This record gives sequence, C-alpha cells and structure tokens, in this order.
Amino acid sequence: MISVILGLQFGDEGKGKITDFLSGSYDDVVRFNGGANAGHTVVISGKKYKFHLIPSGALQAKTVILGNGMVIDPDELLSEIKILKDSNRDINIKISMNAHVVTEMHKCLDKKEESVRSKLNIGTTSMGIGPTYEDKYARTGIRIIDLSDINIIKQKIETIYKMKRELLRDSKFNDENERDKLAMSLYNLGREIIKYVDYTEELINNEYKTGKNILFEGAQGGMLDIDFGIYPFVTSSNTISGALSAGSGFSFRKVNKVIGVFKAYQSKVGSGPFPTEILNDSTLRDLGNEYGTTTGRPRRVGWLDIPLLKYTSMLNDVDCLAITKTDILGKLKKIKVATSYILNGREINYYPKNLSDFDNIEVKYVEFDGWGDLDAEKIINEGYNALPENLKKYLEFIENETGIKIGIISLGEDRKMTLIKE
Ligand code: 2SA
Ligand code: GDP
Ligand code: MG
Repeated sequence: MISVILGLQFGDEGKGKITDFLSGSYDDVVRFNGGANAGHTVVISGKKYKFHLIPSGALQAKTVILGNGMVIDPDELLSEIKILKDSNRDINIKISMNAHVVTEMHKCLDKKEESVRSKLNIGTTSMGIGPTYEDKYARTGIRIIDLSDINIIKQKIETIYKMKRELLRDSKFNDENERDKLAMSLYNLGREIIKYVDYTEELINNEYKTGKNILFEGAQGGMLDIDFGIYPFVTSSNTISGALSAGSGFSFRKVNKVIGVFKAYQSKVGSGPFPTEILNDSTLRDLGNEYGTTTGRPRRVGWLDIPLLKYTSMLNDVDCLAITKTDILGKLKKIKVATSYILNGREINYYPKNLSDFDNIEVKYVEFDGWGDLDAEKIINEGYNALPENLKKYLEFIENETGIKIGIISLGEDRKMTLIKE
C-alpha cells in the first residue's frame, strides 16, 4: 500500500497524529516538502513527541526518509536524531543528498525579509525556509551532499552573501570571518550527518519494488501551498499530494490512497485572509490549546470552511478524509460551518484569488449543536454508532458537502483515541 497524508487547511490539522497512528502498517515514512517550520505532535499514553524534520512515523515505521524536496537545518536534524536514539528507538534514518541546507544565514535573512515586507509581512516561522528555497531556485543553494566539501560550502556561502549583501549589511555575516566560521561549522555538522545520507530516490523505488508499504507525510496545509494557497501568505514549497513526486523521486501514479486531514474547526498561524476567523473570542483557542508547535505562537482560530475544504480536496484528489479535534469542537454549545461565500451580491463557487476580494466577501453559515464531552474509550470499543448523534450529523453533513467519506475520526490527542470508520 502506498499512501500520502496531507493537510487540507492552513497547517496543524493533526497530520502528525494521523501519520503516527497509521505508520504501524507501513515500512517506510517519507517527508517530501518543507523543513523545521513544520511542527508535528504525537502523543502516546500521555507522552508527547514533537517532530519538525524527522517524519512523524518514526515511532513505528522501520525506515524514515527525508526527501530531496525538504530544506534541512543540520543542527535541528541532529538534535531530533539524538532524541530518537536516547529513547532507544532503533530506526533507519535516510536523508537525500539533494535536499537543501538551511543555515544560520538563511534564518537571519528570513527575519530581514519579513522586516522589509512591511504590510505584506507573512508571519513566517523564522526558520529560514523561504530564503533556503530562494537559493535552491536561484541555483546557489547548499545541498546536503555539499556538506562533505569545505571548498564548495565556502564558495556557495560567498555567492549567497554577494546576492543578498544588502539584507545582510548590518548582520554578523557582513564579516568574512563569521562566514568562514559558518562554513566550518556546516562542514563539521556534515561529518556527523554523512552516515544518514543516501540515494533516497533509488531507495524509495527499490522499497516499492520489493513490496514494501510506504507512507508519504506532507507538511503544512493546502492553503499554504506556494501555488494554490492565499499568496503571498503561504510557505515556500508545494504542500499538495502531487508534490510528493518532485520532492522524493517516486511517481504519483503508484499512490493508492490520498488521505486528507482536517480539523473539525480551523486554525492559522501567520498573517493573511481567514474568512471564517472567530474574532475577539479566545474560547476555542483555549479549549484546543491552539499554540504553534514550533514557535509557540497563538494560532488564529475559526469555523470549518466547506468551500476551502472542497478546494483543497480537489487539489489533492483526496480519497479519504480524517477529521481531528472532534472532542474539542463538541464542547461548544453552538457550532458554525461556512457553506458559501457571497461576493458583490453573488454566490461564488471558487476560492477568491484577488486579495481585496477577501475584504468584501460575506460568509454564509449553517449552525450545529455541540455534542459535549466524548467517551473515547467507549466509542473505540463500540464503534461509529456509539458517537453522539450531534457529532454524527456534523460528520455526515461534511461528507455530503464534499462528496468524500470520512474514514478516520480523531477523538483526542492520544494515539489510541482514534476511530476507523469501516
Ligand atoms: P514559513 O516559515 O516561511 O514556512 O512561513 C510561511 C507561512 O506558513 C505558515 N506555516 C505554518 N502554519 C502553521 N503551522 C506550521 N508549523 C508550526 C506548527 C508553526 C508554529 O506546527 O505549529 O509553531 O508556529 C507552519 N509552518 C509554516 C506560517 O505561519 C506562515 O504563514
Ligand atoms: P500537524 O502540524 O498537522 O501535525 O499538527 P500539530 O501537531 O502542529 O497540531 C495539532 C495539535 O492537535 C497537536 O497538539 C496534537 O497533539 C493535537 N491533536 C491532534 N488530534 C487531536 C484530537 O483529535 N483531539 C485533540 N484534543 N487534540 C488533537
Ligand atoms: Mg503543526
């Protein structure tokens, strides 16, 4: 079985939880986009694990692979590997030679770029993601394989510095000695990383040929996609299912199942339009503990948005939906769901592209009653029919609107609080 898991909203849908839950049935789990901007949380019997670079299947799969589409911060990578080793998890970690390297200079550039964006400030995670992808596409980027050659590292740092000199003018990287120090530290980190480096595209395809089950894990969400998200309030990579091919070297034609994860409501970190945002009321944020896994930033929260969900389900060609945080949303007495948008008096059947349209759209909602606290253990034992009627109504409404079945229902943060609907 070859599957891919994607987020269908603005990230933080609970992809990490669903990836971990499913990964017991897979041999390999592969990341193909983004970097340490991702924060994927997994909870097992109350113990919390946070993954940023390492795929969230690391607690169950035999091999985890960091594909060429990723941007990798070597310091962060080594500290995540150490956490896994310290917990005695015996796992194969493989990293693509072609993945790009995030350096301290990129993190510095991320902050500088944000400061010059002014009103169009994105609210990035400051993890150096954008500047590293910029260098990749400018063909000046440092790849993982380059870390074994100090001369190449130095040359590339000088080229990046020359291209971005204006932004780096008042930073420590204006000093040649600091750039040399950076090159040397990357070279030293490279010596530790080299043992994990491999021809990952060959590896993944060979695993497929020998009948292994492979799970691809997307980072961020459909509305943060560089092409289809609400540009420019997006991340710098493609976050949809099709990206797995370019980001890992494995053909999308062989994928059997696309699993789209969405939260029962919505959250967003960073700036930009959020049509169903709940303003001036932090109840849902507090109930759902909606704070960034990577940065700790408070997340903006809002109601589930059906036009958005239909759009990202189309882009990803979703076969099966997974809903998370049903336990949180049900605590509210009244719940709203956006069903359509009105622009200039007319219902629109597309997701707006023009930023100014977001200032003028009116959102139409339908209302549901909450379903109170969930008895997860009883529901897992007895199955779908043991769900509260109001939650069933909510789920069936979403299935009817999207035309896609909900196959996984998450009832709490812990791995075991997960219901599979046959
Ligand atoms: P970047 O850093 O260049 O990728 O930021 C660009 C936009 O993408 C958003 N983004 C995210 N949104 C939600 N969650 C993300 N991961 C972390 C988490 C976020 C955190 O799991 O909680 O800890 O704050 C993530 N990564 C990128 C970002 O907010 C910008 O809007
Ligand atoms: P990801 O980036 O999509 O992997 O999501 P994050 O891990 O950043 O954020 C999702 C948060 O919701 C994490 O803290 C999860 O532990 C938590 N979570 C996932 N599913 C559920 C659920 O069904 N109920 C509750 N209460 N928490 C959940
Ligand atoms: Mg997250």
